[in-house]
Amino acid sequence: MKLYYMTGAGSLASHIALEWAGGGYEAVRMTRSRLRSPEFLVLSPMGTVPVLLDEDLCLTESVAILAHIADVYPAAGLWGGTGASGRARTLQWLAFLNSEVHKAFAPIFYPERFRFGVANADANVDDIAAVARDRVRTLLGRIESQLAGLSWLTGERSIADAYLFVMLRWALTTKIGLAEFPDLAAFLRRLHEDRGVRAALAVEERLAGVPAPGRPDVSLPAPGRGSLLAEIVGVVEYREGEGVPQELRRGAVEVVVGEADVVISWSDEQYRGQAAMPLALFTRYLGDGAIRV
Ligand SMILES: N[C@@H](CCC(=O)N[C@@H](CS)C(=O)NCC(=O)O)C(=O)O
Repeated sequence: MKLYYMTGAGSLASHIALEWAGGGYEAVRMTRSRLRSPEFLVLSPMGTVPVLLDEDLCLTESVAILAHIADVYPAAGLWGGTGASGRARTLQWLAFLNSEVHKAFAPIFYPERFRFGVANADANVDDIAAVARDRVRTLLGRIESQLAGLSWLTGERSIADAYLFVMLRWALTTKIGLAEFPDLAAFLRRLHEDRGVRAALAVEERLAGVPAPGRPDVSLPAPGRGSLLAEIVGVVEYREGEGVPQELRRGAVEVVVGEADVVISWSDEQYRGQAAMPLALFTRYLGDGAIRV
């Protein structure tokens, strides 16, 4: 199988499912500009990822791709339990994640696309994104109650969990945060320890070259002297003003060192996030291995 993906996009769910399936595959990195190339539009007329090629089958749409992976590799048990009821429950959550949660992020990633119609033409992009954040929180609340007492969305690991992982990662990416959803936060942290999740993320975030932990002695650039690449590998929290501590999404980030603070930047999908933290706190995270440089 051949998967076309974009770093950190919804295609990460299919990437994780392919890892869980264990059958071997090829992953093709796409950039936003390559999505519009004539060759790619033949495969994906809407110019979106994921796309999965499996011999003469060419599939778009995450739900179809995830279902195909689960069907082709039954031994991996990716339908979340045996029989029609396990499959139906998994499909129910896949549909919820795809048609409700995934879509609810769109005005945060692409607020300008939602400035249509006379009434909305002057809408402020920040207001559009704020409404969307509230909607995502409502939807996450529904999943939080489902997850109570469960390790997996339907009780057993399924393709829906790969999708949920990506949606929760986006919640951190876009600063919605998971502080009010302890079960979702625990799920996300647990999946970050999963071998398949780590393998897919390592490819997407080009983390293969990141050094092993235990280099807290690394010399940081002098204040105002350039940036460095780092990887968030553990629980790293920052604060927006007087707000509650928020967790940074794990993965590749860029760090700019100032006199007393560092500024950490990341991008996923169309979103560019930035957070500041005291230099002393950053150094502590380096020391305990939660951040690698
Ligand atoms: N309904 C599709 C949505 C695919 C989609 O919107 N993919 C995004 C990445 S998450 C994309 O490729 N966006 C590129 C763009 O819209 O320019 C699915 O579920 O797979």
